[in-house]
Amino acid sequence: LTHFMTVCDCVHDSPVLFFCTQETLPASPEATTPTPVSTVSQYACQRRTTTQNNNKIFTDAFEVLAESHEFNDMEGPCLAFRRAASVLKSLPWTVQNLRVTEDLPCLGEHSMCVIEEILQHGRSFEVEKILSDERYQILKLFTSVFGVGPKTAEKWYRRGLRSFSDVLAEPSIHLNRMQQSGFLHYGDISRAVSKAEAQALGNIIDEAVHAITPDAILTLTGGFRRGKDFGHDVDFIVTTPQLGKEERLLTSVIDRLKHQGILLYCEYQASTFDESKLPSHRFEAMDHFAKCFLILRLEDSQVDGGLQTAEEDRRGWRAVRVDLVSPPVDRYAFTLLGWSGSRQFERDLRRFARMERRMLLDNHALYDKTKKEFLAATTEKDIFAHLGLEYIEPWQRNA
Ligand code: DCT
Ligand code: MG
Repeated sequence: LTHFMTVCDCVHDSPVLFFCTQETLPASPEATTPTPVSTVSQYACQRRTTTQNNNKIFTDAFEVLAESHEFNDMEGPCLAFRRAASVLKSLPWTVQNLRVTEDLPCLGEHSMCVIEEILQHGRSFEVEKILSDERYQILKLFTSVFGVGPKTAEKWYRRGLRSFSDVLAEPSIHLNRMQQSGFLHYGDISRAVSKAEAQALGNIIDEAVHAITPDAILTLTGGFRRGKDFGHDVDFIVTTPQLGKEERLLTSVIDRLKHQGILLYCEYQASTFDESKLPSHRFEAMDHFAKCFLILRLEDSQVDGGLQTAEEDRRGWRAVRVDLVSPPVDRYAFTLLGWSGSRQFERDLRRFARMERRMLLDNHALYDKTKKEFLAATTEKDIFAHLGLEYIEPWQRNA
């Protein structure tokens, strides 16, 4: 997990037609109009989005636009571009003319212009302008450091700092522990984590968790659960069948990793979970379960096929970001659904619950405002069923 964004939801579109194309690409633009078969929902939780993105050229552009608006503290347009990107990611075909996008939800005038530009010129001049903008480049650089969010990056930029060495040489800047580790391990943790590396970390955590509590439950979540080949970190849920023992398990795991000499950084957050304070009306707030943000040392010998390091890197190990969250077992399904992501999928699950079902969903619980009662769940399928949604597999949640 990195920075958390609060989100305002104002866009309200109606469902539109869903299309499919022929097997082979037709020669004339005329023939590229897909045949309508069903509708594309405005909600990511009603779409199936695999890791295969057929519209990367457009979604990459939207991501730059979203980020640039985020840096300018413009949440509305930022979210609008993220929604537009998410809709295009779900399409089983590539957008080849503007007409086919007219019936898609979440594509505003601005998004349409960007698509048109890319269709005509193969690139967006607006996006290129942003990419060559100094402020954007520096904020992007600063926020790539673990522990540095847009606010801090902006503060450093306004003080005239333009590089890491500027920041590190500035005596009045006091880096917190997280940021210090972020700079210390920058090379390693800014490099993507592979599936094999995630698997190796899974083995390490699995050994630790089960040495402490033989019947503990450990689940890989986040992007790797969605079938991604690479991630910026590895996310796990750990819990115990005995209610109330889970927090102790997490601190014991941390102690064990420390004793093994592989704990390079640890920020532990004790649980602030209080059942009596549910349901939470704060939309997309971070959950209250015990958790820790770690940097672990992963040895080359632990990874199937070895670490993917540069030729000149002969250390034989790398640093990796790992997050562990430890909910009480009766909250497991909600936590699993919440931490599996993607972020856009989560946002839309909550928005769908609120707008379409008068229900409040977060990582702790599902509350029905009409019936004034909590809806219990032991599996993700239970939650989808309560929401009246078709079940979407984790690998279809890459919205
Ligand atoms: N999450 C969320 N809202 C956020 C941040 C995170 O709902 N603002 C959820 C969704 C994913 C999960 O937590 C883990 O977060 P990340 O590790 O940041 O995301 P990821 O999908 O695992 O991406 P990556 O592969 O880059 O780690
Ligand atoms: Mg992750």
